[in-house]
Amino acid sequence: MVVKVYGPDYATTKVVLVCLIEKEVEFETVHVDGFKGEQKQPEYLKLQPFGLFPVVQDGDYVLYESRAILRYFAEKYKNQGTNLLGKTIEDRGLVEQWLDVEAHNYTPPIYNLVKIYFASVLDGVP
Ligand SMILES: N[C@@H](CCC(=O)N[C@@H](CS)C(=O)NCC(=O)O)C(=O)O
Repeated sequence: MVVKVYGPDYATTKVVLVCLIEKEVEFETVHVDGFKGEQKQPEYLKLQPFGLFPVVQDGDYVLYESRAILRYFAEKYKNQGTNLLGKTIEDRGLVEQWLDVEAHNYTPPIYNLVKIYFASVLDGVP
């Protein structure tokens, strides 16, 4: 069954798409319009109770949180496509280290900047 990826074609959804391409996993996207607030609608909240994207559906299995999704597909398709986890426990330690750096040191400040930018664009302020 083809994996479904819920989200817009920007932001964190892209990270999941890159992972699926690298792992050579067939997928289809289900567009969720963040600007219309579709991620806060009751149907979507059944998939992702925090109203955020991305979400993936792999058969009956539903998963959200982008890094959890990356780990899931990297493990599930360990022997298919690009090796994303390394060959040794030391490699894996470095993968986990950089996933944490990205989660805690990179994304929070970047996300704040993006929110400020979009708020000013939506308010019509250049
Ligand atoms: N920790 C979550 C963060 C998800 C997240 O913040 N997604 C943003 C886009 S990058 C979102 O859904 N924004 C819409 C909103 O805040 O309503 C993950 O990595 O999946």
